[in-house]
Amino acid sequence: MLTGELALREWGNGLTERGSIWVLNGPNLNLLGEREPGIYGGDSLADIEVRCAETAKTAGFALDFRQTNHEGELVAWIQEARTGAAGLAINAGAYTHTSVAVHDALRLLDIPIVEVHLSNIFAREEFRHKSYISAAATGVVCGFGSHSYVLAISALAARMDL
Ligand code: CA2
Repeated sequence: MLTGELALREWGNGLTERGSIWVLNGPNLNLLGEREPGIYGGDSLADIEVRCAETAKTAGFALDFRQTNHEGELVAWIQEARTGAAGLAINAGAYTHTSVAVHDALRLLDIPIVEVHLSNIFAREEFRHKSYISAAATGVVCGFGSHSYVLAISALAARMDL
């Protein structure tokens, strides 16, 4: 059977055979597309979710895509990912630069993790150069706008092929 056929086969319960990729988004990302398109691009978070769903499905995964403005909720979802996710992509928004709690939660996971950013945080203000996510992540994708998410999901799928 061709890999593509295999990847698209579903069990009939909504789950694909390779499990679920989770994409978690932090504060203010719900407002994407409304302001600062020069930094973050013109896509809304709903647009990005559609692209992520297509990418995940092509690779044979289901997608769970969420956004919260609350640090504790983000931590709770990361804990939940321990049992529900095959791989995790996270754009923690501003918590990237502040949250030891998110860092500690990510360290509890045994699955591949990709840190995602729309903008190139290293080409921006100094305070964005520090990330509490990177040390707990398998890898980092930043600077490609909404395509960063597509790259992150592709990287997770490739990692799980190893
Ligand atoms: O580049 C990224 O993806 C960021 O994670 C976005 C965060 C920022 O704090 C990080 O340094 C880099 C901010 C998201 C703010 O979202 C907005 C939504 C609509 C309009 C303006 C900003």
